[in-house]
Amino acid sequence: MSTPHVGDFPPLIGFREIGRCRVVGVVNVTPDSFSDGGLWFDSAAAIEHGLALTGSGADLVDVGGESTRPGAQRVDAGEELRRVLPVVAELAASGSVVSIDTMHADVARQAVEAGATLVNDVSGGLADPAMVPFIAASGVPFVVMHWRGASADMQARAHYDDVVADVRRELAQRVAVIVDGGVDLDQLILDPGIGFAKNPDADHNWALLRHLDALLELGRPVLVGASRKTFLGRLLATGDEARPPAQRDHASSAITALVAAAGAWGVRVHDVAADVDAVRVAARWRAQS
Ligand code: PMM
Repeated sequence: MSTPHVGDFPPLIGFREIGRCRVVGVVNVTPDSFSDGGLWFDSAAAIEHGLALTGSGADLVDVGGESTRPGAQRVDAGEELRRVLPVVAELAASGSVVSIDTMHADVARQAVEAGATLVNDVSGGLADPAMVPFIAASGVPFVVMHWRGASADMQARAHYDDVVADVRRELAQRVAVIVDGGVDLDQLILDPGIGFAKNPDADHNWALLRHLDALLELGRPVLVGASRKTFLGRLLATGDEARPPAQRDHASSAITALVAAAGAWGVRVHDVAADVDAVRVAARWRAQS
């Protein structure tokens, strides 16, 4: 099967085709995310940041209240709701298209009631058995990320025979279970889970990005979240010292251009303005014969 081209992304409920990769801006309402921990922990600051990302051209803003960095501990649904709900409600009311980044079905439900359009669950419904029934009943689009267990010890599960084939197979199995649970296939977006149970010193992340076509062949839109992640810090290291997260944006935009040119449906990024330009370059690139 050949790689899909602009205009032939598979159908996704609730989203019209715009002929290019979508830019999803990250709003972490957390004290401890690896990339921007604490910067937007206050609701007002998070709202202002989300509005600024929309103003910079983000097609969606992804609001999350639980850090999933390697080693992170879980946050309970009550605390997560306290963090994200005012931010989701205000951004949606202001006209931003909001996605909710959560593993809790109750947080997803209340965020959708408050105006979120899409649910982004890094566990693909594995962390909370109530998630798939909620997604089936609500009909909202749902991001299914490749996940091998909670962030606290996920890096111990970064073992693959063939990372591309293994991730593709595990995602396909997950899709089958989710559809069996009553979710429409047209609701699903797939995500290789860059940095999640992937070893930044092995080829795992690079191989998945380089072979995005293997995931696209599953026939669903693909979202990529590579922005500022550790494997880029290692690539750009000076000696043994990894480049800090906030100085990985140029490399992140380079990844955006490459995966958008390869046919990604969306990129989840921090530096929205640069990535909006990158996806426009990629769309023009793909349109060229
Ligand atoms: N990465 C993070 C959080 N949520 N969601 C999806 N779908 N894909 C990702 O790769 C992803 C995610 C962690 O990154 P952050 O700390 O910058 O939010």
